[in-house]
Amino acid sequence: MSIDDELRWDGELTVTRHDRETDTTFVIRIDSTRLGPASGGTRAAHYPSIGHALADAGKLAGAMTLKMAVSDLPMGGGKSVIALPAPRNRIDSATWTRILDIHAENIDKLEGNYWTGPDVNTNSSDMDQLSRITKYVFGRSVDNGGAGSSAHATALGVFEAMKATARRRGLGTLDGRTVLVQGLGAVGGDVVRLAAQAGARLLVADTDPQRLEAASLAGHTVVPAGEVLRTPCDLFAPCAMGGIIDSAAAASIPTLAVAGAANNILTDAAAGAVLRSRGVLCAPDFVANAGGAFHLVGREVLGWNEDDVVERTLGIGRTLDEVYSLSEERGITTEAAALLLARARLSPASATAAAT
Ligand code: HCI
Repeated sequence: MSIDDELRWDGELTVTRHDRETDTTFVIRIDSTRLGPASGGTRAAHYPSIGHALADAGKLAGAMTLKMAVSDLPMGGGKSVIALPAPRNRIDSATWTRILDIHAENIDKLEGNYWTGPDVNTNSSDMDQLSRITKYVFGRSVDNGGAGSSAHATALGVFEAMKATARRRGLGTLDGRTVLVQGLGAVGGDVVRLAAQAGARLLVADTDPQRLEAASLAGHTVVPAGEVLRTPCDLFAPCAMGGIIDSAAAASIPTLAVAGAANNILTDAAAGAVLRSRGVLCAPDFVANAGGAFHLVGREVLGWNEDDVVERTLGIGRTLDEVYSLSEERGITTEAAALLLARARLSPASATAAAT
């Protein structure tokens, strides 16, 4: 993860800034503006190095480009990473406000080529704070004129993806199936509720004891965080951080299907190939988790109402069916099939062909 390596990146732009007072490093990466202004959330975390922060921003920005393209939204892909001097829960509120203000200044200098939104460790009230300095912000609170949290739309889309994936894998409906959800945040918690309503037996994992207690009281079975990749289930739904299935995990994970909300679930293409060789059907994350983008871009750019957001989000199941059919026809991984669909929309040649 050297900075030299991470800067050999074929996206459109990398912007960085360091604030000595808070010892915080800011990164904005624009992967592509081919289909519209780059957009993607702001993630705040304590990274081992600036190289790691650049790498994370680049991978996440690339995923946003693919998500927008495959979802037919008129936006490009970008992402911001705020590399904090300590974990988010150890940053006091005055420091956090200063950090957000500097981030907002950076975004504003890009003059609308990049629009941000909430991501890991940022929420609607943080978007409100950014919007005091820059207008290029999605997901402000409803009281402040924004579309509010996108968590429910994301969860609804992930639930559609889980159902479509279970069906295609020959599991039928989720009724009576064992579903393991990793991460009980705003999205994962909602996914658990939806899957339980559909009759699934829920196994849940998180690092927060309070969330686990609530899930346990709701009748779900707690799995220790370290056991997630060794716990048998019909469908595994990663709804926490990305990068959790590498080739070794793919070779042994005791599940039949994977569909979750996390971005970049697979560490690389090889992990997808290993899953495929074992008959584990994996929903490409940039297809499955697009509900949040439908909510934010739909409500704030395209003038959609809540029903429009729901209708488009329910379409995620149909998009996945297309991905799965293409993967079967071509004998390629589901990730490669989804990339083909996204790239067809991104390539200037296909755009010209469609226009003539
Ligand atoms: C995501 O899908 O990762 C977050 C959704 C989003 C969409 C557009 C701008 C910011 C965040």
